[in-house]
Amino acid sequence: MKRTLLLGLVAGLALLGPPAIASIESIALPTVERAVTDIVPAPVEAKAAAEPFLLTPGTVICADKESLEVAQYLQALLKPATGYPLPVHSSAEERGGKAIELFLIKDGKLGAEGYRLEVHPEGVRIRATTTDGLFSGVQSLRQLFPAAIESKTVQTREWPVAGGTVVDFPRFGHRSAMLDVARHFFTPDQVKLYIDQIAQYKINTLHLHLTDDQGWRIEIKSWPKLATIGGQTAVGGDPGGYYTQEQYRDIVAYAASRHIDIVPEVDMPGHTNAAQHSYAELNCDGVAVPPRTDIEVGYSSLCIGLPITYTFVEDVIRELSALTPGRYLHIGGDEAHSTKPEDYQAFQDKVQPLAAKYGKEFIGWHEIAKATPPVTAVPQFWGTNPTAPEVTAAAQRGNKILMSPANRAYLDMKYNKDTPIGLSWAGLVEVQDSYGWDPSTAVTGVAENQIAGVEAPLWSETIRTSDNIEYLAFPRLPGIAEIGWSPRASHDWTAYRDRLAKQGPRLTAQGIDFYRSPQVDWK
Ligand code: TNX
Repeated sequence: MKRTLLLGLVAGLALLGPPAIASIESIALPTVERAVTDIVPAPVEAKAAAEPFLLTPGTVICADKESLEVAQYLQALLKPATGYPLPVHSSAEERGGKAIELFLIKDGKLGAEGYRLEVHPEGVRIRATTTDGLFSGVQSLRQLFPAAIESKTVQTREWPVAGGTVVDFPRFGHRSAMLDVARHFFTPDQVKLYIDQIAQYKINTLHLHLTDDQGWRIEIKSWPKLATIGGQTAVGGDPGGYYTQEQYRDIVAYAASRHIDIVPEVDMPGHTNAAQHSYAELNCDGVAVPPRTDIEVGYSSLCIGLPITYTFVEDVIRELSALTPGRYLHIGGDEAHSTKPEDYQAFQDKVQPLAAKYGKEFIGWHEIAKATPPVTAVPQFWGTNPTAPEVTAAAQRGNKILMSPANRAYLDMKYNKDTPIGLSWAGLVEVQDSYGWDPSTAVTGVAENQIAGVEAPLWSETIRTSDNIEYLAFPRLPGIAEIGWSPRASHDWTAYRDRLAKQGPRLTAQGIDFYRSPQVDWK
């Protein structure tokens, strides 16, 4: 019966003759898998229009001189699936032709990362005040294509781009993901893959947790054994590894090409077993500790009273600062359970000024707030309880807080008790839990204007592969990205859930092995 009805409908339509692409799109628009109103993270303003732009083998991309790199990135994004050449033209001014145009403009409303996007049958225009803004506009544009645009091989089909206008800018300037490469090592190519995956949701920072008890992952030329000895181990006896300085610079450059800053973390004064295994002189008794590959925390501490501790720390900070163009270093500071409180304070008093000495500001896990850091420092809240008086006090002194409440934002928490990988000390974190919070109420007494932004940390005790990364990060990471980018007023689980469902085919086409949460009606 259903079948006859359908056949009748098809026959009826056939009598009307083949419809033009534009009318198919306009008829289908409300239910089509993509519209400007479906973009994740949700834009500030989005107005869908009936008529799409049709990408053709003749489409060109025009950009002003400063924007050519973003234009080339867009070209590389669209080329594999379409097979179209999409040549990039440098143009001093907008031509208004049938093209995709990327132009820098002056527009106070957009801020440093905002953009305007217009898609209509005559062309696509993205305008922003910076190339960061244009790059964000490109990420939105990407979601207006059919999901097959994410395919790595040529798909023979038409490429209509959903029509409409978007005016968009972020709620917070700092939108970060963290990857723990210390517990398990991830190669530069694996890090680059994650960079590409997070960039599409307008994440602008990648924090690399480079050192911990189980491994030291960055070459330090003045202390070579950190990498050659400290880099050999990983959790569970798995293979270690480390980045040479050249490889690290290459990761930084790759991230920059995706408009992402790298924030390198050297964790101290705790989480230092790998360093103290590599150098006997970093131990109070002068005896190197054995390597550790279990997942205990809180047992290691640098020797606070030893002068060489500070030579070591300064050498590391100096070399890392020289390698890192971004504004921030991350100096760790968490779970220093084996460092006496007065020693922790003494350590922080000596170490914190070293960041400024080498031209950097610093982020630290929220425990650093106890040590009264300078107002430029950013304590990173990782608690599970909004009562955190030392964090509130830091905000009152003028420090901006980075929010990553573990029971919401930790991507290494299991989704449910049967999740094959992940931990559960902060709770089970389903997709709705990870989306269902607001940075401005995450810590009592820390208001919107005292918040730097949000971070989604991914600790790697239980993960070894890019598939593992993808399974835990997706689909929670897009939700954290939306919390960091989209206006607070747009926050709505039911609406988000529908938009997230439409990301499913896009993630699939990208080969991302995501968790198909039963809370989402995946298409
Ligand atoms: C706590 S959160 C840690 C890490 C662990 C993580 C596992 C924080 C600042 N420290 O050392 O890897 O839990 O979820």
